[in-house]
Amino acid sequence: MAKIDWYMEFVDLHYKPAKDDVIVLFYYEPDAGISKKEAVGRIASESSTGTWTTLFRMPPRMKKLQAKAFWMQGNYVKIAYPIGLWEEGNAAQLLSGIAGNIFGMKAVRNLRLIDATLPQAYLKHFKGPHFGMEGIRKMLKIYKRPLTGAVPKPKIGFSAAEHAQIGFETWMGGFDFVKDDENLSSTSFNRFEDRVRLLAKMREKAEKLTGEKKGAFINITAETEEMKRRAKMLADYGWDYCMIDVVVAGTSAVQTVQDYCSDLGIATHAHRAMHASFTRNPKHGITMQFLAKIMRLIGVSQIHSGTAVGKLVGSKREVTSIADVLRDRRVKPLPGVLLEQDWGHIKSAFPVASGGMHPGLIPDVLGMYGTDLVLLVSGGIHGHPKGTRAGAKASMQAVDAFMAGETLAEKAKTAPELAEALKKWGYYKPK
Ligand code: CAP
Ligand code: MG
Repeated sequence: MAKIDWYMEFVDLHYKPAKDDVIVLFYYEPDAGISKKEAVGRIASESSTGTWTTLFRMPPRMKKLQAKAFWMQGNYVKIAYPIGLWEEGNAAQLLSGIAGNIFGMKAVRNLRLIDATLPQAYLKHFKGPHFGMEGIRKMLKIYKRPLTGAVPKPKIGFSAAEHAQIGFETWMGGFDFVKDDENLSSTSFNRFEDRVRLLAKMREKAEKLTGEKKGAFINITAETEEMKRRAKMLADYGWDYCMIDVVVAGTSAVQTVQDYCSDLGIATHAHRAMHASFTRNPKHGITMQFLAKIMRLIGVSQIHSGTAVGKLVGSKREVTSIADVLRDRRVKPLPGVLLEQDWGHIKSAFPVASGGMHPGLIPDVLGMYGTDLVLLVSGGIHGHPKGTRAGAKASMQAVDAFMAGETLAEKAKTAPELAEALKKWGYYKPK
């Protein structure tokens, strides 16, 4: 009788990957009655050239395009994909393969894409970030400390004028950026155009009063052509950045808008809302470090990466691996977490720590990340007993203390805003 399936042809434990293969590390659990080899053969097959059964005729090219599971250890497998499978410069197509149908196969109970090594032959078709961390620092003339920002809170509900006024207070307290929240775009009570205009007025005022450069991450998330229109408006009003909710907008839309923003000379702040729907389960889905890799590849200037101590999930190990993927030129492998990656010509991107932050947690976060990051403290400035401006001051004092090697308690003796923040929140870790 003819063989029904050909999955074993996708497993070759003697295979030595070629220099330009894309290598992917997966965690997997076979379904009952399926051996590990059968499971990984199916993963390699369905994510490359496979179908569920043997065929009668195939052009010889097919053989060369087959992925190969070449390394198995415990519940981990590495699969090598020939470069010819992948379209030049099309990140969405890569995801349709290595992060596509395979998550729904009956043969695997759980499957998690942990990381991928992208060879130079793949990277060379992408531009990556337009500025890199260095370029952003040069643009802002802030060379050592973390960049700081805050979202007006509550998240949504302020009019454009109210929003701009809170932004002004945030800037006056010493912060660099005012950020929109992920679900604020252009609503009846706070139109994008009004916010851009009114914030720009306030920005000029704050820049005059402080002598510092002030910016904003204003959310352009919408249909792709509309995002481009909004990005253009931001550039026209002298803003250096736009913000996009990159997961909900989708890889290709982000890539299109990203290229357009690079042409306009503006940077992009990537919010990751919805990522936890596929990054949170440790056995299934896609890791945040891999999402961060795709976003650096397509060129965002910075992306949310967690705090470990704040209100949202994310362990210290996860947070630091995301930071490595975004910042390092050569990422070192970490078993079960990261594969090695040489980024070649692709510039770096800033990680962004946000979510449940307040001054008392700033040393923890800076201790974990170092100072090359964007630090967002939102509820934790507006909830300061003396208001937003004092809250931003308290956070900047906490940053200064960390950079001077002082404890917050010491610093608070000469920093009344910080003292007051510590009285309210102490070192509380929110949930
Ligand atoms: C933070 C935040 C961010 C989250 C996103 C919020 O506000 O604006 O969206 O940080 O999470 O709405 O929760 P608070 P992450 O500072 O008031 O908590 O950065 O982990 O993707
Ligand atoms: Mg938010």
